[in-house]
Amino acid sequence: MTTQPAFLFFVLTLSLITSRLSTAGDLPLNNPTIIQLGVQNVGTTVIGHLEGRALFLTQGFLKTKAGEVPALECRDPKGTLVWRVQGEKPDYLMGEYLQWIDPGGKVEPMVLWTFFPNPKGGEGLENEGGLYRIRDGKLVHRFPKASNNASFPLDLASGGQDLLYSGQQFIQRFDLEKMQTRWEYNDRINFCWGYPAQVPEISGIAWGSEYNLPDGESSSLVAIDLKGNELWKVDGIREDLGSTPLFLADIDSDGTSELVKNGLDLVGRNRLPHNNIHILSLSGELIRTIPSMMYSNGLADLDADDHLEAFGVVSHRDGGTEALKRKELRCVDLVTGKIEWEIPVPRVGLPAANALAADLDGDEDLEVMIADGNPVFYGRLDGPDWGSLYVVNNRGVLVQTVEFPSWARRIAMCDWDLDGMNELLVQVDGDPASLYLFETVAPATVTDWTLPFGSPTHWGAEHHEQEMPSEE
Ligand SMILES: [Ca+2]
Ligand SMILES: [Ca+2]
Ligand SMILES: [Ca+2]
Ligand SMILES: [Ca+2]
Repeated sequence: MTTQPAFLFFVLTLSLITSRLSTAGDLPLNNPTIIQLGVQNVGTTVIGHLEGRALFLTQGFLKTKAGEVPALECRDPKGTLVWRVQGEKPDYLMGEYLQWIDPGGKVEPMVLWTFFPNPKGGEGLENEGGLYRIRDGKLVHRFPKASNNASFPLDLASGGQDLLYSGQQFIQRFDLEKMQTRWEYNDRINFCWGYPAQVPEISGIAWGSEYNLPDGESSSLVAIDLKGNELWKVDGIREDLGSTPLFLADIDSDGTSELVKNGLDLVGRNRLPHNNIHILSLSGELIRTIPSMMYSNGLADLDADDHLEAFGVVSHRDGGTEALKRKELRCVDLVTGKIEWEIPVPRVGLPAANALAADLDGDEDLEVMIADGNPVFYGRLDGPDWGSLYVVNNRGVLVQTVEFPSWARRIAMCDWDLDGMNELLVQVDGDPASLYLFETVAPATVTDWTLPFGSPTHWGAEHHEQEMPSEE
């Protein structure tokens, strides 16, 4: 953490101010810089630094004379377009995932981008993907099979990185120097918005699938090693385990990580009263199941009691029948299962990857940020466009609501202007979308946000540097 005198003075000043949060001027998020993007239906955000400047990458679709084509764009901190690549075929829309990949050595930093056909009009077309050089957007490698799933760089004990590349029904380990697949694993995989994670403690990779078992109602959690051999599997959980991140986190501060997976009752498939957060040991033992009612959630120890909390907003689509009775932000202790707070909100939409925690105002207490809204495309709800960002303090008090004209999503923190403090980035959809940048005094301990959840283990919630041992 930064301890420069100017910073400490700022922290002190802010502590005095935030102790009596009362007027608009005291709110943690103010006067955003708004950058106009070129694409619509934005997905994941990745940010990294190349040759001393931050670069922001996003993707979606672009309206052209030929129709709507998928496009990937790279912008500098002023919002100026550095480069853009776009698909050639109309009827493709967009993907979701971007990953900033910097394996080091002879390989230049690249971004992985995948995109898929429009369900109406793109029948018969394959999902495609590619690795593009971040410097100039040049295509380095094309993947003939792709999906709308999270892939991520695998940190190797030997240094460097391979790519963990996931399709709809496979996981591959891909050599980024030779640009070839080392192995493919394809048992118990059914991904759509799937989020595998690297688990350094078991030298492996773990994931949950989406209703992959023959009954069509239940799912598996699986771990394999870095050679593609199965380590363990858990079958028969009657929820969609494929559409949310698998978090690796030490929920009880005993020095050993657990696996945390928020299941979904996807579009009410099993008519469950509520979906659940499943907590597993690293050997695949199911330790605890806690009612969730949330879609995606962030994880952090908000009240500094050495227990992690999960927080997010209720999902009417996937949170089960009890969730339909509620419009609220929620926070649950993952060790005791106790609800820490419930905060009513005027409306709920479809939050996707939209919760994180950081010390926004520098008073050394974490704030929670949860974004929500009406999607523009997949998951669109009846009614107008809207987007909201809620800021909740670590005592469960809603301290600020920021309204946006459209779906607010994929929030991330990064030191955009390299002043040692993180900016909060909020993508707000539209025709085309915008990027909102809020200055904060959260110390930038991690300068890059290279993956949708900030790290290969999707630890984007409490945004700080983690020890990430890795072995091959
Ligand atoms: Ca633990
Ligand atoms: Ca706690
Ligand atoms: Ca704070
Ligand atoms: Ca900054």
